[in-house]
Amino acid sequence: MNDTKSKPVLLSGIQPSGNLMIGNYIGALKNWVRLQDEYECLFVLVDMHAITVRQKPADLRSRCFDFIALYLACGIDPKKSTVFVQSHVPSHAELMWVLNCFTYMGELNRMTQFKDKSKRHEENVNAGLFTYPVLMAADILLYQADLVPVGADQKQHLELTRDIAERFNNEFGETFRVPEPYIPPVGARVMSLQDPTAKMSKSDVNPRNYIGLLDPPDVARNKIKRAVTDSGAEVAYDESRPGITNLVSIHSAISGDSYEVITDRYAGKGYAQFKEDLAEIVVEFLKPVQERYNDIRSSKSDLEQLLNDGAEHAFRRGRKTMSKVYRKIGFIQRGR
Ligand code: ATP
Ligand code: LTN
Repeated sequence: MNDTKSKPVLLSGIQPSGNLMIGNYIGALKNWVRLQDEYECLFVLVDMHAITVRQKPADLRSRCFDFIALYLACGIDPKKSTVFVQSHVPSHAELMWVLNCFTYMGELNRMTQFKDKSKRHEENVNAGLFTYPVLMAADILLYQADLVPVGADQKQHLELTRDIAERFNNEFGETFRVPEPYIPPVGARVMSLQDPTAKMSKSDVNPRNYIGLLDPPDVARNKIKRAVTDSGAEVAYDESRPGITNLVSIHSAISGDSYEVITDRYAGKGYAQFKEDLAEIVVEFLKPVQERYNDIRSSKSDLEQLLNDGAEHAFRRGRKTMSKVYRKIGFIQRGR
């Protein structure tokens, strides 16, 4: 683990819900991997966020190991970065309580993810779903993070985090670093394969809407071939044709080729050839990830050890912020 104090701090998290998919990789994980050397990184699996939607306990338990193994298979190096599970570090919940008292109902009411998820889970609009962004702010502010790499859907939560930090700092003096979001220029919002006007989501009830990082090659190929495209025939990057534009941006994010290079290459060739080539690019990308995953996932005790070390390190890192916050708001120190 990297203890270098001079590096700026990066923190990001993913919920262990659904199946980790290519949108999570392109929007978040890929940048985590890329930024590992420049930053002191903390990557957290936010299991406490995941229970804002009902989870089956046994599935949640095994999914946590699946996700951690996938983090590593995608290139997160535990020698460089701290990898841990949110519920293993109680300070997240403790700081959240304090921040709850510095967040307004009106602010939380405006959060689009809350509105979307309330619609999708009408039977369970719980208080956790409402205060979810405050827990996210606690995740970030606890470690004095400078940078938070996320997909575009999290921009609003990052703005709220900044507002909460500034509000607290204005009242009590410099306490929290005010974090910057990092939203990638390509692939910040990968769209659903069957409905390119909606965000690709790993908890989608219809798995044909996303490409799972663990999808077998033929499954991934079929999903791409059956992806909804528009009535035109030309491979284009054009907002008015969201289906093909989404596939071009997936291509660009995985292959590294620019939109122009890709659309020029397919000029006059139509969708079928493009989709076939895209399917191969995606399958070739997934293959080594899945091989590494199978290897890493097979040793649960190694994963447990890694998570223990990660939680220990994260707890020590966050303790300073916690005691500073408690002191500033006027809590008395516990006697010895
Ligand atoms: P769920 O559907 O289970 O609520 P999700 O797919 O939205 O989850 P999260 O755990 O909420 O995934 O997000 C993990 C990371 O992946 C975040 O940084 C988020 O911004 C990013 N992300 C999620 N979906 C996309 C997408 N379609 N395109 C780009 N980035 C995405
Ligand atoms: N809300 C995020 C997940 C998340 C997160 C974080 C991301 C929870 N805590 C801290 C970055 C930093 C989401 O993707 N839905």
